[in-house]
Amino acid sequence: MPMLQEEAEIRAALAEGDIATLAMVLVQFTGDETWLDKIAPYITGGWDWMECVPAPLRQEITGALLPLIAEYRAGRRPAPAAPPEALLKRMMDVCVGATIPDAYVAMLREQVHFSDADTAAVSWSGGVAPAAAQEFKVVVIGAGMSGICSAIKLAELGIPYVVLEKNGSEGGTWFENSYPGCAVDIPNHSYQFSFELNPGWSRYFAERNELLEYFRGCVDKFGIRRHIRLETEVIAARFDAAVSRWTVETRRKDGTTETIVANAVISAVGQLNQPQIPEFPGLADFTGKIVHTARWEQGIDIAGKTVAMIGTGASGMQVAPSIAPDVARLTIFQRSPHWVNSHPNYHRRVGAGKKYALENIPFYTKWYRFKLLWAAGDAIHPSLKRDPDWPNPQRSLNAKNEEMRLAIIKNIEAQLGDDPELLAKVIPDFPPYGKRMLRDNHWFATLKRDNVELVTDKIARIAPDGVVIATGAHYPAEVLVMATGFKARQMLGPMAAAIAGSGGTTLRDRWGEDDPRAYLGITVPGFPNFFIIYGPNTNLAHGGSIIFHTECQVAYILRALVAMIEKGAASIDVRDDVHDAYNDRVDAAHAEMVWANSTASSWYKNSKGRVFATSPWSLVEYWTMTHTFRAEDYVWR
Ligand code: N01
Repeated sequence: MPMLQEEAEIRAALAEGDIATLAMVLVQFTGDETWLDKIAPYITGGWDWMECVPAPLRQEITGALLPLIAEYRAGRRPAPAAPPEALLKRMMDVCVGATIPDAYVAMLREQVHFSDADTAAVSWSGGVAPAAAQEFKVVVIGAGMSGICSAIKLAELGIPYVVLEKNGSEGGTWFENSYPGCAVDIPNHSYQFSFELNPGWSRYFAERNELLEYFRGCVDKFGIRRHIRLETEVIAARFDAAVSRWTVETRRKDGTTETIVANAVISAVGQLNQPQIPEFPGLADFTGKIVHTARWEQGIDIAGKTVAMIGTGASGMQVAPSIAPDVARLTIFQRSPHWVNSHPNYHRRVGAGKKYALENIPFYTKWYRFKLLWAAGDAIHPSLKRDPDWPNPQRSLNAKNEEMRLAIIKNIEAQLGDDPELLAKVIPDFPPYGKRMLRDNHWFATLKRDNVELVTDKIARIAPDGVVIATGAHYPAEVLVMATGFKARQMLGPMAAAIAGSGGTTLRDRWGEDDPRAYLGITVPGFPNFFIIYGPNTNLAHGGSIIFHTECQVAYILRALVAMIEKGAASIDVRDDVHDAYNDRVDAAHAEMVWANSTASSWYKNSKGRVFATSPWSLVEYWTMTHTFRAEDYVWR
């Protein structure tokens, strides 16, 4: 690139870049810690709007960086080295305006990978795969984000595997969900694999196609495609204790069946892949079009139509504002309101300068990711825990939670304050985070549109041409959008009834209709060599990205497999007492957390009110629990 053009790009990057992040790069280039002293008073958190660095200081920092980056880009200066241990910790603290507790440092280092010492990779004790690894075979069920992660990491270790995927494409949830407005509502630069950072995200919260492209890109880049069998559904799996092998029965879309024998099975099917359509009376007689958000049909014609949307969760929040401008009329049926927060970057594209910084300024991406992992991670967790002395716990749990509640209400009032009736309908009567916190996707603005109505009465039945509520009022509809979520309570879907462990007991037998439990959310007694990713109590509802949790689980499973192969063990089966004690700890922890709150209905809870889907732990607690594979927790054969 011509020098002048490059310099212009560097200038744009410095103008747009986050100043705390740039300051860390400067400290790395120069080793001069006084920059930290200068900037520290102006950084109050990990989000970019928490940086209030005065313009002259900003200019000083970017002015000092410009020649260093220009020289680096021209090949006249090497990339800076990773900071030494003590300096790194101080930089971490200054970068997010907090004292990062020691417990977090190792986790954040591993996730950010500042230097080669920060690797998260699981490895063989002898450095190379033993011959026995070649004789081992793993079946991975599902080629979504978790299945892809498993495959990449199994390949790195040289353990043979096959991935079985029921759909005609990899991508899991990002393949299945293609409804209008579908996007991630977790900051994208943290919602990606720690080992495959994409500096080129077009938005701070990417849309579905870009995410699908990213995951498909990983499949190609890591060379795992030839191990993935698409349109191949697992219909049953059983463990044969005599030979310590799983027999996995598959059926292809064309009806052909196959049996695969494996040493271990990893379920990577997730919690949210079986759409739920409530059995409203009259539904079968509806004469219009019914479409579930997770089964959106491309080309479905809704322009100019009268549409009814049932459900106002994360999916409904994205669909309604996207279709409202095109439809004649949209009636939204809300059973209960959700808390909806706003984020200044939610609809923003990443500017060219910021992208240049992420792509070309050494360590910029790493420090930026570090800030997000901190700000969008455990920072929220303590505020979701009950203060025993706090009055009215049905409304908020503690002072911080109340502060959050009031701030969100203020934001909603700013948008709907002129419509007290509508305002009253959308403010929840349970504490913030009682069910999934949603991002304001122009939601309140949509509710105010002339062609949109929010109905909060109970749905009595579906008429052939619309929706009838308890009062008898009829709302016409030509299209019925079911934004009604997933059968999350039936963990592992229909497969659970066909996965039989030693002795023939199935997962469904063990879990009943809706009480799935596992040790660390991963292993279940009586199901040797069977591992679950995104299993019971591993959903993240306070912050962080589910990809982080997947990486924790994959690393744990790999440590287990490495231990098995190195010891020449045929099987490992988690001990009942270890499993039960863990689940007691989960329940005890949840009793203190917001998700157990009885006033909020959510897919996190089963029919008895037990929180089965969501993790009660902070990210660092779960990372610590899964970071070591404790051989003594298992019965070995
Ligand atoms: O489903 P939901 P979702 N009559 O279960 C209502 C992830 N996700 O697909 O709140 C009337 O949250 C139900 O009412 P209520 C994310 O983890 C992520 O929206 O139970 N209404 C609710 O309003 C999310 O949490 C993204 O009272 C009925 C809605 O339907 C999860 O997927 C985007 C009803 C269901 O909401 C599920 O979200 C989308 C009935 N009989 C989804 N039954 C990202 O951005 C249900 N409802 C990353």
